[in-house]
Amino acid sequence: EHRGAIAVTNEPIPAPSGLTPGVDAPTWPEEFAERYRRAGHWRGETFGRMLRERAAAHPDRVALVDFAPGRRTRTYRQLDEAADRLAAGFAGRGIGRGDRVVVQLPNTAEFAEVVFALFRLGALPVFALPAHRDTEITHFCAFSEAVAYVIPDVLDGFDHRDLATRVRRSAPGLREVFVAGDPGGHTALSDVPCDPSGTLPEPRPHELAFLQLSGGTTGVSKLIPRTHDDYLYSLRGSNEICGVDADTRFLVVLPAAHNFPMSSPGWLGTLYAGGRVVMCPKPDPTTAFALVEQERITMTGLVPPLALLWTDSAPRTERNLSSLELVLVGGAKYSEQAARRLEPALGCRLMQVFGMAEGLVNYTRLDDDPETIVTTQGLPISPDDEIRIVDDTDRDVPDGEFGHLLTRGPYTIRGYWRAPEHNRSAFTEDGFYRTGDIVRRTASGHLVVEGRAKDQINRGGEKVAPEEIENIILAHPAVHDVSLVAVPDDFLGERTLAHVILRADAEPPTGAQIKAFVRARGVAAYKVPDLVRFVDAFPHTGVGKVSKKGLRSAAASSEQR
Ligand code: OOB
Repeated sequence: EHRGAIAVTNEPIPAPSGLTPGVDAPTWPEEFAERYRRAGHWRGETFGRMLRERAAAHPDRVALVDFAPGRRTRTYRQLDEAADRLAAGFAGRGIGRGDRVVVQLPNTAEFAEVVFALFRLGALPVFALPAHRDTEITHFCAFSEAVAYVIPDVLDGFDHRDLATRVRRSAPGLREVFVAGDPGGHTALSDVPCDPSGTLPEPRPHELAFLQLSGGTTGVSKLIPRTHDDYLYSLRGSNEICGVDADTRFLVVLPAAHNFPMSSPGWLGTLYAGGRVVMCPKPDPTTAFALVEQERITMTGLVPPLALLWTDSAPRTERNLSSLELVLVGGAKYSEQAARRLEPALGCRLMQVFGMAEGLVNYTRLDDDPETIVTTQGLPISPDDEIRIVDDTDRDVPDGEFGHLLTRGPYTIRGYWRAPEHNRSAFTEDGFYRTGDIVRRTASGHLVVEGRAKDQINRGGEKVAPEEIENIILAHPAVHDVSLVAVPDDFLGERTLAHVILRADAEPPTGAQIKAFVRARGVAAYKVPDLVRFVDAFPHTGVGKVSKKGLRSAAASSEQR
């Protein structure tokens, strides 16, 4: 039955560090796991076997199309075989069960091949975004104790091979760098595949499949441990809600590593259903509309600023967008006015999605009335998603009032990976995740996102942890103190503003120099402050902490550049 590198084994397998939930992160108590299995949510599937089964059922159907740069296709059989050969090659280089591998690839077929190869081995991809730079990648590699790092050669003018060389100096455990393209001094990904020989133990459904990144509220992103069982359930649930089936052609517009385009319902959901994934190299309307026409795309997912661009461009395009059936919009608050314009402009249905890499995903439903679709952020996927809306002392607020959203359920983690301290504050004692979002529930049970209590800036879906950027700016020799806050923005929803107090004795830098300083430290471009303002003091709260609210309202009532 089983061909190639994978075989079922009944031998007891010792659990390498990081692989078994509960070893490096808290997991679901057995009574909950039992309940989720009994309810049919957790079905004992794994990603490796899922692809194997799809390839057996419809080997010659196209699974994936990319443009790197010419149009390339992969059938289900080809994707399955590529994953096997790559898994065998990785295994030959000593990568195995439980090993972490930081994957930073653009929207290409290699992304899917590498990820499925790692799934087959039971190695854990750590999903970096293409925008991440030295600071983030060094942290992911060092903190996850990654043994390998997978990159493109040059992307948008940035040489990832040089980045990898620098990262290797600070992450000594990193044994291998694999490059999709010209390897420079590293190893070419194309040299890795080899004939699958022998058998490898198959990962177990309850074990970790990968580590996803959190948006972050503290200095650095936390790693989110997701299992085969829990993630596959969220795919199945998402597919059902969104109507994903074998005829779906899903365009991956956002970075494929992000949880939204990966699983809501995303490219993994589409492969689960036997549909076709089309990897979009760039998210702009010109590129994307051409692919919608050419590939007869039926579904995609966008963050609100992109949805705005698409809505504005659609009436003027000469491209035929009539194949589009459904556009999901989420990642940040989508304004009601913008939401009202999408369906008429694009000639398709709108679904709002309010999700998080930690788990819980809410969708408006296709049969919701139009007002609900434009004014709410939807209902949870699962009847077993538990939702609590509480005040500052964790007491439930009366129905319809807003409060902090807490959640627990069959695909929401019980703790971050190797972060016991942080977990004590990010989760309640009985295992509810504190989302940091302020929501209210309508009479129909739909959630409306009213705001945010966590210290995070949501820049059009891209999350910025103020503390991370403040720490960098504080290292500037002329800076005495700094506070990064969100200011409202018509396009992005929020932009970042750094309030900087300079040292009295220093040569004063310009705002542009502060931005250049942050950029030179090597962080994702979306984290570089949009605006810098020099101030003499910060407004303070009663207890002497910097009042971010004071800074935000001061910012709203005056001009900045
Ligand atoms: C998605 O995941 P993350 O992990 O990048 O960010 C989660 C946070 C939420 O806690 C919330 O603060 C915000 O992003 N958010 C929204 C939203 N969707 C996400 N805020 C307001 N309205 C929405 N519709 O962003 C994510 C993961 C899976 C699916 C969709 C989005």
